[in-house]
Amino acid sequence: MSHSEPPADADPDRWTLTVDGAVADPLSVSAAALAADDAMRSSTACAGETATERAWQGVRVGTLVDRAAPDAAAAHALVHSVDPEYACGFALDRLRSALLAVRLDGEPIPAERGGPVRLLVPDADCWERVKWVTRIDVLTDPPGEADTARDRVPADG
Ligand SMILES: Nc1nc2c(c(=O)[nH]1)N[C@H]1C(S)=C(S)[C@@H](COP(=O)(O)O)O[C@H]1N2
Ligand SMILES: [Mo]
Repeated sequence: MSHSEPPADADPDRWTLTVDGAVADPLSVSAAALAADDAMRSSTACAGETATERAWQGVRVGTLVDRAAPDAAAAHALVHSVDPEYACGFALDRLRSALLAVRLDGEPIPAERGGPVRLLVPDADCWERVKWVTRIDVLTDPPGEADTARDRVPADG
């Protein structure tokens, strides 16, 4: 469950990533324009699967969020996917160290693996590695459980 089908159009030239919410300067960038100068090794295994670490490259969320000038009170964020049923909430400090990946093992990320933009989070639970990221909504208050994917993912992930 909660292993969604990839979107029909995952072309990075037509994919927009937005940072808005509790920020002074909301921004939208093309996935094709995202830098790939940071890296993280991570598995995307679900609970019970064998974890295989792969090399992901992209931009740190903190780098992008800082460009949007978050409000002083900003402390949380909801990461949205093109998959409308899917969003995941994070403490902003933790999300800052996550990677918005645009490359997997040196190649564009295949759509079934979450391309063109996927979130990789250190020490993540499986559902936190959001595929097909479209929007980071910066928040002052924690998102409600109903706003996150967590309660839609069964115990076995
Ligand atoms: N947008 C979106 N991201 C998602 C999911 C989803 O259903 N939709 N499933 C999550 C879960 S539960 C898992 S285990 C991983 C699976 O990633 P993989 O197919 O690359 O192994 O994606 C996560 N990211
Ligand atoms: Mo999962």
